[in-house]
Amino acid sequence: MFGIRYPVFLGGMAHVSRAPLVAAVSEAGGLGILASGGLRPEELEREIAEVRRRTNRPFGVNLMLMDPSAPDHAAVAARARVAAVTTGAGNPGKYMDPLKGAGIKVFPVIPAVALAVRMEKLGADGIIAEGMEAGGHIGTVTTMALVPQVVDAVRIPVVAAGGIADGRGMAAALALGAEGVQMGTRFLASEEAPVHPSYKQAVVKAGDRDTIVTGQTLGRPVRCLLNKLTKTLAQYEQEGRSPDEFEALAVGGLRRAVYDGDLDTGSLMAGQIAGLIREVLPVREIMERMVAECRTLLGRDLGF
Ligand code: TUI
Repeated sequence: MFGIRYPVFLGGMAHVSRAPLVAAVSEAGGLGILASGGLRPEELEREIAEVRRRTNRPFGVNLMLMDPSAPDHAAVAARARVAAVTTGAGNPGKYMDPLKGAGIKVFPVIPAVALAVRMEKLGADGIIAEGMEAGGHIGTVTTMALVPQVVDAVRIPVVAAGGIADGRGMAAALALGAEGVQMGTRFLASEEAPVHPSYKQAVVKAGDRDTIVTGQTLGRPVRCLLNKLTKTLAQYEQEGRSPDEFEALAVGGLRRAVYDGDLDTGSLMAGQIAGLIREVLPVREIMERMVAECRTLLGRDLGF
């Protein structure tokens, strides 16, 4: 579908999946996905130009549908005729026709079977099925349970996301019927990610139980590394404090994590697989190690 060497997508992480990381993933044989969340439309345009300056390979744009600028981001992506658009945190229905009309493949990220079926009916070209072990905004079903159920419910290709960081995870996803994988946390802890070193080191240091989901009571569950901010947010929820009080602490948290490396008041979004990540590596090494391990494990011709 994309002419890429390996079926590996970069998760469209706001402020993280920017030009240097996107180009590195596409250059390494995967599909880089540029995050539009938090960008002004003209900034997204510049980022697309910067990716194209760095690589001739295909890449995509992620639309964060809760972003007030999402309609403008969609228009920019359509005009730029990027290879793919992935969407998250909402229903991309109204963007489907304009994007497909521009020749763009649309892959909604979904956390549940019913949504996947709806997206296929709306004309999605593929589905990214994301389990609740993922970082950031999540649903309630695990990757292990979600992926085979989505695979059985739709006819379009399924990409597995959430809890994957090496060749074992990739092999497991393919065994569940996925055609490929999407990874966020693993690529955040890469040399090319334009992320404060303290945030990367926090991922490297994290163990299996070092993430927490906050915002559930507000209907907006988000998984982050445990720190002073997320412990306080969890306490606020237990005490039944107002959404305004919660928001006052959370607002700007991702920027504080990514740009300032603020480990206390930053929102260090990361998946549960952070516990598996032991070092910051170059993107090419992450990719080559993973694909080699996956091939060895499955021991059959995978077509890549
Ligand atoms: O979107 C993500 N992960 C994200 S978005 C994000 S930015 C953010 N920051 C602070 C608070 C909230 C968000 C950080 N991480 N992953 C894909 C994803 N999409 N997970 C869940 C969904 C989803 C949820 C509901 C997709 C569709 C959906 O549809 C609802 C409906 O019925 O329309």
